[in-house]
Amino acid sequence: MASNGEPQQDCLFCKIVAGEVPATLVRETDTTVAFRDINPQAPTHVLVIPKAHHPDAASLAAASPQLIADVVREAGEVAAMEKIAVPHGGPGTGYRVVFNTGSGAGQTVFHAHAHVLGGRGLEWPPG
Ligand code: D5M
Repeated sequence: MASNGEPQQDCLFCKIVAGEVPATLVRETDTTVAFRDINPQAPTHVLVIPKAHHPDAASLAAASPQLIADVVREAGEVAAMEKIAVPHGGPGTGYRVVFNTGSGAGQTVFHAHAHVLGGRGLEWPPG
């Protein structure tokens, strides 16, 4: 279901967008922010979020195909900056983009975010 993008008062990532909670910013565009995950699961672990509030990736896509495209493009830009966007390299040279969706799948912050993970070998299937 599409969401309206309005900031939510009790949303941690809306507070990061507003500068009310500190974060280690990696990139920023008019529509997105990328910052390092506070609990990194890989040498590169960056979150890319839309500045507008949407609770998960599917509702973001329903509300704005352009905005989810911005998020995915920025995930690629982060990977390139971190030198993990190698198409045919060995372990640790590629990256994974993950949208945990629903608490049962590990989503803890209900403001859409792409995890960009890399810098080490990544198992498949994921845990
Ligand atoms: O991912 C939510 C992610 O958000 C999780 O990996 C921790 C991260 N997190 C939580 N608080 C912060 C702050 N303040 N800065 C940076 N990163 C943070 P999920 O997929 O919802 O589990």
